Amino acid sequence: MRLSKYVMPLLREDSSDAQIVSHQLMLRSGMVRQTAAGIYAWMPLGLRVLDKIGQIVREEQDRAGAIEMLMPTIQPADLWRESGRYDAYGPEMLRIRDRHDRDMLFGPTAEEVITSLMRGSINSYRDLPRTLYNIQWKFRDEIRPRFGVMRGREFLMKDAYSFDLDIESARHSYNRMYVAYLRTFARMGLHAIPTKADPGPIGGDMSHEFILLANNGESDVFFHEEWEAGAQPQVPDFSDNDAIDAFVADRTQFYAATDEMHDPAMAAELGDKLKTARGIEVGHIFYFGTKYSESMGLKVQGPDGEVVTPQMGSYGVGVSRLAGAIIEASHDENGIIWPEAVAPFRVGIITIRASDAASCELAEQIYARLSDAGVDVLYDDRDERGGAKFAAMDLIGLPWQIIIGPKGVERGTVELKNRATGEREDLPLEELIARFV
Ligand code: P5A
Repeated sequence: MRLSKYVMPLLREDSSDAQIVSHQLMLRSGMVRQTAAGIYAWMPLGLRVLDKIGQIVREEQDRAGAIEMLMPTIQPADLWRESGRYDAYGPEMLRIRDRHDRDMLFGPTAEEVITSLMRGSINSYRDLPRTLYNIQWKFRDEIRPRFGVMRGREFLMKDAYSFDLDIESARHSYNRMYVAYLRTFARMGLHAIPTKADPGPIGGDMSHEFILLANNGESDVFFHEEWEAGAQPQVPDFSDNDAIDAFVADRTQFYAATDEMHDPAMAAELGDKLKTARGIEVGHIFYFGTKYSESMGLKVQGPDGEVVTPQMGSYGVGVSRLAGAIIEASHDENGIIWPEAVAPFRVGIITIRASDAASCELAEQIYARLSDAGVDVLYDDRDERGGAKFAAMDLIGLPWQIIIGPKGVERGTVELKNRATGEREDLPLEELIARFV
């Protein structure tokens, strides 16, 4: 992409609307614009990040055996009357009436829709277990939308729903998602800690929030230092339920809780192994038994001809929230530092002096070769001062910068800068290309 032909509306000044650094940087780098309170347009640069995050989530859901589908954003109120949640949900639900005076709503989540769909799609124990997911916009009329895309009203969620014949099988489905989430966040360069969450009326030990440590997080987290290590533990084979269960049992022996579930007496036993921090909830997984299948009449025939009400769970990832959360965890005073896996472009090209014909010629050549090889590259071909281009590149945080100036061109080298470490090296053209292709 040539910056001269792109739409990336950078802001020079911090915005008075944004209280936290990720929101500031998303506005300043032209990733998003607010169109109404808590509702954001994803500008071209932001959309690239959102798509990359969504794709990693998708690949790890698929790997764990979940099946992708797409449910509508607008749902009929009657489904929520069946489950009994229509009145219970309260003012966070955006209620809509259509021209025929039918009550509709913009879905804040999709347990009711998926349960109604499965009513007509699975009939027998042979159709179980199944986990379905979709990546779809949700709406929650949050009383205080804030922190940009981190607490929006309209936001993109990956929501998965599992259906099992019995509790033991439901536990396997739950544990598979637990592992899939650790893998998902690790691939984004993130270290998210699964904390014990309030399991609600079902009880038991099957609800976890995945918390990303960040100074501006909304929750206080208390955890065993074992969680601090950061390295991704070996993850078992998804087809081996015993290995998955053993892995989860091993991880969950280490204490981790947010303030809501924190047990000071239990935590005190950890002594100086207890760590505290602030964090952002990027995922949340639940087991809720037959809450929806029972109330909505989802039944299958069991192996002996008996009628069985399937066990269910649901599993959410805040896809749009992650864009902000990753910036919160990865930035410096000059701007964003994208992990390679979710960067909008992998590399940026800058000429120090736009009036130097030899520099521009070399930049064009590098741009063409990298683009042809399928590398995501952003070429700042604008007629701007070098200083402004450096600042813009640091702000938008691409992992690599190729810097081309008259002195290097004379020597036959270009400079390669690593955004995260600030390290710079001079490389001859072919060596540079080989780094990316
Ligand atoms: C699980 C999937 C659910 O809704 N039903 C389907 C369950 N869980 S949840 O915890 O309420 O939400 C899942 C994740 O969505 C993100 N999220 C938000 N992101 C941005 N703005 C919001 N207002 C918002 N609300 C929830 C969080 O990452 C949460 O973990």
